[in-house]
Amino acid sequence: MVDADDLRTEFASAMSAMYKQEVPLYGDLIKIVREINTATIKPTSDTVALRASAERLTLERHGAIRLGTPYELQTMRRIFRVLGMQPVGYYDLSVAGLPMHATCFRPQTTSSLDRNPFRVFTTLLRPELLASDAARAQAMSLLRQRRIFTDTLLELLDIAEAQDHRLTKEQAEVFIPEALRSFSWQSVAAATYEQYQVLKNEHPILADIACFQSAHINHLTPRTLNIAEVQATMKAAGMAVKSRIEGPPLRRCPILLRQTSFLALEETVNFKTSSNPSQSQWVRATHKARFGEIEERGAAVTPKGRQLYDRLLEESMAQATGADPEQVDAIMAAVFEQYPDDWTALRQQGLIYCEYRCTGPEGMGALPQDGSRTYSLEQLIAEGHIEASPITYEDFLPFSAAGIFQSNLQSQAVNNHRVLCQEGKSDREGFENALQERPMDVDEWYQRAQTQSLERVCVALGLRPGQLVE
Ligand code: OOG
Ligand code: NI
Repeated sequence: MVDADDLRTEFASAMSAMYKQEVPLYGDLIKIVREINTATIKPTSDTVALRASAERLTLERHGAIRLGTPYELQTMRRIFRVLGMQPVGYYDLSVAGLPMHATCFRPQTTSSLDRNPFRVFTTLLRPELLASDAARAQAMSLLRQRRIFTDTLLELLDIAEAQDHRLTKEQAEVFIPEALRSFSWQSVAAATYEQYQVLKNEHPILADIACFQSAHINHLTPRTLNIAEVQATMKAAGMAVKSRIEGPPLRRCPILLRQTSFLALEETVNFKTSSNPSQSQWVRATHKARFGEIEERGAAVTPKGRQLYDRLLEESMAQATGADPEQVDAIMAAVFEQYPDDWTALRQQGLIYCEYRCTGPEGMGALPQDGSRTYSLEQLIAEGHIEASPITYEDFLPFSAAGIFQSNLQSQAVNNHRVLCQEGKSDREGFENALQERPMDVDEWYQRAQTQSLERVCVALGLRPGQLVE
């Protein structure tokens, strides 16, 4: 049986090769990121903890797909499961006026993340939020009819599930191209040109979700160690780069996630003129969906750290109404001065998650063993027995995601004033029903990683649980 981590690496690299062919600009972006990452790998004490291994960094990508129905979501869940990726987190995009919600499929263990942290941000349409009945009916009718998975793929999923979600080498060789098809660009649309126009007029994202024969991957994002420099290099290379970087402003101690993108490209699509085969002709038109993105990852924050981030982001946005991109950046930088920017302060104030480690073999038995006393974590860190390093944020940010969505939609000449989405509220339960699984809670995941690291420290230092206190 093929190891899921190996299969994921093979699948992600096949997808990267496919996307490079489909969107050549992505290949240029990868080159820029690689050059800058190589030049940046001179660890400074502040950032060393967040540097992934060079090997992980070269492989690291996230992508995104937009699905139309619970069936499509469930089948994607089955595909990702074979690749060792499971749903983590719930993202409500209706906060930004998009009738969609999402999860991220990614590996859930630290060792699998280290092997290859491939993630796919996966959104599902919420038709009930569409303002137009006619557009909803049209979209649903198209989605009911389309088939984005091949029969061979569905058979292999059944086989994998009977083998504990694994495949033999021969089965994997068929699985990869068959699964890749569902993510590929199909230049023949599932919708007629007229149907496409109706949906696109309502909102381009709706046309993108419902009119095609695949769940085409809409971007594939490499991770950079210096997003500002990559962005400047992209601009210098003549790419149409989004006006500002989403996420927290530039800091000494990076937190969460900073992202920016180059705008969607115009691609040729062939549409039928009629759904009646005997009357149909072909019409050649274009569609914009696929773009490029880069990201820089920082420390995962605790719920307290996230609250502070959300509050400062909201405060910045309230001050930034009508401001141009540079002014927005300046406002963000000023408002975020309230966010501590020192690893020790961030940790001591409970704003970030950390992984704790003994400083070396001399940590073993280094303490005066006294079974009756407790030891303070801070004290042991101060004395150099334990070191703390921030845990990398492996997930996404809903407002940044919405910003990435929006920046690509604005580049399209459409009626942006139409009300697409009714006043949204999140529907986690509806998403879980559609997925037929409850995504892992994001905070639980980091909390567990932190707790487990403390348990290992206790074992190494010969302490009983409970002897080490925060
Ligand atoms: C997904 C956009 C969200 C991110 O990195 O936040 C995303 C989409 O456009 O389908 O990928
Ligand atoms: Ni993205």
